[in-house]
Amino acid sequence: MDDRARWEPLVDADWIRRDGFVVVKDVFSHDEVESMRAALLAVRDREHEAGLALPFDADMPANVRVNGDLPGKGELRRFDYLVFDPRIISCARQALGDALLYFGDSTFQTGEGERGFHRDNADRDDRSGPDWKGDDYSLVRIGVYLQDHAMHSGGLQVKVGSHLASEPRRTPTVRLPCAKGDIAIWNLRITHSGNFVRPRGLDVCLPPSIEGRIPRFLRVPEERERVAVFLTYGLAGDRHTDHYIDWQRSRAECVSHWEHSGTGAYLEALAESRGVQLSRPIPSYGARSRSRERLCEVA
Ligand SMILES: O=C(O)CCC(=O)C(=O)O
Repeated sequence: MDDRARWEPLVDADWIRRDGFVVVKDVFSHDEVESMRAALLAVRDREHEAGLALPFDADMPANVRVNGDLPGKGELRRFDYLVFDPRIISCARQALGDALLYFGDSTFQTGEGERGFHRDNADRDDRSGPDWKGDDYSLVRIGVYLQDHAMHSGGLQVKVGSHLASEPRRTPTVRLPCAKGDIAIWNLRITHSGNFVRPRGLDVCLPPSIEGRIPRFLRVPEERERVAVFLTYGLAGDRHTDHYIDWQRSRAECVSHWEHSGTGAYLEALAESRGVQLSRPIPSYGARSRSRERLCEVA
């Protein structure tokens, strides 16, 4: 058994149910963070040069977003594509339950990106939609920020408890104190905004519309170029997860993401060995992935 499987981070599932998020400390060593950063930056450079990265946002020129999931990037195999890392899987299982489902929703991005409060669930704009029936909601996103945001700018802020109600409520906003090696887990219904700005000398959370207007010299800078990984898990046979996948099927960018995602016997065996069920939501899943043949070959 390798060392990664021996160590199980403890996740406070009650905290997630109550507040909608949690930070799990020291999941990865600093050396691992450095290796992951190097590998992800290499993938970013390769895809960027090959014209495969997603189009730039004119407002955020430093931000590069890749297309397709992490298991479609061959360079990430030694990290179990993060999606299947035993510690991440253990955290997701503690947050959600045993019937963990991965349906191709993982990605990463580099550089300062968009900010703005939003929710990630399907019925984010439909207060009477099925997402809002009942308190239990079976989808979480895991953020692996590969630099410090406990002291620096660039991390995630959330509205505490906002996952429990579809209408906006007066709830405190907090910045997640993710240090190097920590991960954050949040309910897809929670209201959140990435790339927070810490104003120099003031310990307050500011609305994203103001954060973007703070002059650079008044901001605590980012530690270094931001590399952020996002992994989504649901539950097999669960109505919320099924609804979310159905909603994604109707979105062109999700279809393109799935077509560029990883497939193959190697991945299927890896998922099975980690007790994760796989869903391939469209018939053309993986059809445009450049890693597809290589992944099948190594299997
Ligand atoms: O950029 C971030 O830190 C958060 C990303 C985000 O808002 C999302 O995954 O929905």
